[in-house]
Amino acid sequence: MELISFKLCPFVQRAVIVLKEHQLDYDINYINLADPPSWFREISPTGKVPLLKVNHQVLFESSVICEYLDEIADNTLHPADPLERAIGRGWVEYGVNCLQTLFHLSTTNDQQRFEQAVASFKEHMIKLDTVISSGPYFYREQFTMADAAFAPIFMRLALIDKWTNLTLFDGVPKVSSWSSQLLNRDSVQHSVVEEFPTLYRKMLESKKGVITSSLN
Ligand SMILES: N[C@@H](CCC(=O)N[C@@H](CS)C(=O)NCC(=O)O)C(=O)O
Repeated sequence: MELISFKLCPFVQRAVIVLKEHQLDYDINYINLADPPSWFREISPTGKVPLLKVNHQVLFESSVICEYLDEIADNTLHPADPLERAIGRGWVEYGVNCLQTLFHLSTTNDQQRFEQAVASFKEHMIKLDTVISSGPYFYREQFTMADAAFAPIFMRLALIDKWTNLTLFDGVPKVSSWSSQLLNRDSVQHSVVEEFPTLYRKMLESKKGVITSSLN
């Protein structure tokens, strides 16, 4: 299997975490999304990463890729109970909203929109704090798809928290400890390239958004 990737993409990262959790063999091929190769445009229906090449087929959409990986693996990253599985899937979707808000917050150059995005992101975290287990993971002891979906968010959030005074973890103790647990996990630590923090910071600086001026 070959995962077509971009070094800063949280959706790619989620698929990498699932590959690593399942100890599946794969190659990873990083492309430059600002100037994608022509073969990528030919095989990617949406022009987005990740893609997973399996034999001569191409899978797209990270959620589909993650589900496929879970189905071919020996065990599953879903809870056994169908109701818990469904609840988890809902929160994975919620994670996509959190990522969109985080991206907006990280890139907008409009002060009012920035403040709205910060407030909205904090609300997302407060909501999460009320639904997650008391740890270590979303569903107590079991690392599940919901954990794989939120780890990329927390990796970015932890860096923003270190570089700014936005205090995005304030008032959400369960989320904060969930984040630490995830960021300590092997599959998560090895889900990005070593230079990820530098690349992420460069991306934040290059957008020249409101956040850029508050980076320390
Ligand atoms: N819904 C997609 C989102 C993937 C996505 O947005 N990928 C971004 C990089 S993080 C991308 O490829 N953007 C290129 C573009 O939109 O042209 C998924 O879950 O796979």
